[in-house]
Amino acid sequence: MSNKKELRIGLIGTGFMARTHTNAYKRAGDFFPELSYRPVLKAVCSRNPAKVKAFAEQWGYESVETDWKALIERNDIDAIDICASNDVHAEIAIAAAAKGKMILCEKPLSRTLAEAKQMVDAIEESGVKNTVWYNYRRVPAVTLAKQIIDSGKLGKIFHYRANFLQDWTISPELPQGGDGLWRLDIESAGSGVTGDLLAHCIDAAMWHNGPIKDVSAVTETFIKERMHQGTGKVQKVGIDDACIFHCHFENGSLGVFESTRYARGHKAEYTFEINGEHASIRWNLHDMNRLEYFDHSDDSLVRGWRSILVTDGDQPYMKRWWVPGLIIGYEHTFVHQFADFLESLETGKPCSPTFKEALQTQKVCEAVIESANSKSWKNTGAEKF
Ligand code: SOE
Repeated sequence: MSNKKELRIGLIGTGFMARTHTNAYKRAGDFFPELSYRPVLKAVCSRNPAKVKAFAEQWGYESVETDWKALIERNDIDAIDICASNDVHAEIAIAAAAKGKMILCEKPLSRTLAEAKQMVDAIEESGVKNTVWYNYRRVPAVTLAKQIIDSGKLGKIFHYRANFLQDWTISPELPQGGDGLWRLDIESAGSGVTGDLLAHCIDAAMWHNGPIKDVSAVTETFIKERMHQGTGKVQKVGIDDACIFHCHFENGSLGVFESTRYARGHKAEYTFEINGEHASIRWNLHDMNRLEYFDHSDDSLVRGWRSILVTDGDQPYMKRWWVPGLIIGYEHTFVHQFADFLESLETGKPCSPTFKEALQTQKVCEAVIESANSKSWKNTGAEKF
């Protein structure tokens, strides 16, 4: 019998993210055995009774709910995990905070900046523990990039560039609305690639390189109308299918960011590169265990890009897994974040990114959309994490 404290989870949603998070709940204790909390899969909630029952059976949740309001009323739930579409994040989080539940919210925090501010107010008023699942920060190579930058090895930073390219929405036959495809419906998603993909790049960029001060953006909607699965009618598409922006960071460096779901051949190609005075770093999600590093202070005879396979025990998170040289995957990033969340319950420290940090990313996303709509530069008002 375990003498660990229970953390009773109430999960909202049964899609792709619900699976990644549940996998993290199931694995964290095995690989972070020192943690004094033990997650219990208490309940899963979705409006579709058949789906939620099947999900509970497959993944081992003890019970089901079909109304999130009933879930947050329950006294046997400690933490609410929001994996539903973006349009319900704010309402659920605000209500859950009022009930004193901890909240783990899938990214982006919300559809709009106004919603994000209300969510942060609710969290601050109730004082509940919170985190937002910007999982790519917990790729060991991405965390290592942060450590290298913070060590000062790069010197003054000049450039930060990031891309997030996909190709899954090119067909005009793809409908908007409904399971997974709510990402194409402006009402449910709030924005297109800006909130869904660039938000990851912005979160990591500001974590690595400090606040983005101002932005100038262009967006495009390539397919102007799609069948809506909710109404059954062909409706205008309101999301940005592609977005490119450039920016100034507060530290004086320049940034350039691009995202699209129309880059044929690119499935989830998230890349970033940082150029400093002394050294540069680059990374690609398609080869996520590697960090490339160029150091100008190397002997010129051997100077060149190093390809670091980030699997060594003294590199971030890797002592938890196998032996040096053996790689890990996408799902481990969620295990890491959840383990860090459990640790934060013990230490009392926040689990980054908190709602307040995710609010800074939301400020940049909103400025990007406003800039594209008004064809002008916009200040973001983002503050340091
Ligand atoms: C969209 O295709 C998506 O699944 C995003 O919603 C995730 O946040 C991203 O990590 C992968 O792509």
